Amino acid sequence: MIVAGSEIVGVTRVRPSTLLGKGTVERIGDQVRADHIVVAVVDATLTPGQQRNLERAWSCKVIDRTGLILEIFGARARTREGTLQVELAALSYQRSRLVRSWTHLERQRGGFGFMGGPGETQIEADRRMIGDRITRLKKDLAEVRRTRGLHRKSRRRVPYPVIALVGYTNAGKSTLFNTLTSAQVASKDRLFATLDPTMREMKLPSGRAAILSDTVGFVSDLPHELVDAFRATLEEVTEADILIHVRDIVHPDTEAQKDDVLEVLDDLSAGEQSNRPLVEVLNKADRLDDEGRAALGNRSQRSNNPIMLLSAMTGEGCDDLRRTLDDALSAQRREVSLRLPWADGKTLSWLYKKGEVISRTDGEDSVELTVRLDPSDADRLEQRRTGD
Ligand SMILES: Nc1nc2c(ncn2[C@@H]2O[C@H](COP(=O)(O)OP(=O)(O)OP(=O)(O)O)[C@@H](O)[C@H]2O)c(=O)[nH]1
Ligand SMILES: [Mg+2]
Repeated sequence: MIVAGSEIVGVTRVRPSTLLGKGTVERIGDQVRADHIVVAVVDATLTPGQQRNLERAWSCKVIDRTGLILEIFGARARTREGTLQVELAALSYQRSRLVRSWTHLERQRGGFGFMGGPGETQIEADRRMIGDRITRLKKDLAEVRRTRGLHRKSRRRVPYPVIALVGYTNAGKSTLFNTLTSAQVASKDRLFATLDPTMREMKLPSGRAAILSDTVGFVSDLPHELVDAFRATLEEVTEADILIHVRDIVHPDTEAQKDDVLEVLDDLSAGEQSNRPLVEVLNKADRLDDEGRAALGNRSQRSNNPIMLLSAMTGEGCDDLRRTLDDALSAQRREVSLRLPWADGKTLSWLYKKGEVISRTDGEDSVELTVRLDPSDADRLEQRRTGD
């Protein structure tokens, strides 16, 4: 697809039938015909009527913001869950538009005093059909999620902490994912190159392993029904031990993007009040000059969370990030006190290998220990001792 042109159009007074003013509609229509444009995207919410009228005026397909996001999600969905989520979101979108035009009809009807016009029954039928399909989809989704929950539990038994990459679309999450894991995952200069989370093992400097999770990019003003539909995809994020917030530091809207991401994380209760360590990565450092670097250096001292300037592309600063992740995981360690029978030499040596033994009292037939352990190892110890 080639972008033939884009422009910001001022709307001083909304024209209900087309949103845009008459002159603008005509001018864009001329351009559409001259350049043989097949799709026009309007970065706003169009009513079904506005969409139809613009399509008629321009003789090309017209989609609005939500429509475009749904198209992108649809094209990138790979897993069954992703596909179901997109379809559910698309149907909810359609239904809300039916509701809107239905209300509109109802109002007309009231005005003219007619009861039950022909439009009403058709829309009622459409609504019912969409409603039935939505119910089916929700059931399928619940089933897919249930089995995914099982998979996640078995992964949890693999005692690795999970680190999730989050951030605005095009920030460089997949590039960093590749750099940190040296894995090959589609990384393209396109929006939403990743829809479903991708997980891979990475080694940290201390020798401990972690699972890195790449996620779909955030986007500002995501319609609420889309956020709901994608909750399961983002669920991976709420379960992570550490979040890495990847930011495109050379993007003109980088500050607004940051706010958007933090807001969504708060919604998912994965934000600051969740006590989960959040490492902020200022990516694309290779595109900053000395002055830009200095400005960022000053600002980063005013934050509680670690802020790392790096380039996912050149690898600059990535070793620092690895060390920071190691430290953050160590800081999360839990103190566990326990008494072990001498016979359990296996657990004793496992504790020495995995944890940091703070105190030890040797008794007649058992040993008392206080050990600092990664949360995932502490869970594993519990499972081991309860015979799970
Ligand atoms: N100059 C520069 N470009 C980078 C860097 N990291 C990523 N990019 C580029 O930024 C674009 C987007 O990178 P991705 O890794 O696909 O971004 P993403 O965050 O995964 O995007 P979504 O999957 O859409 O959410 C690509 O063209 C990358 O080559 C960097 O450190 N420096
Ligand atoms: Mg990506």
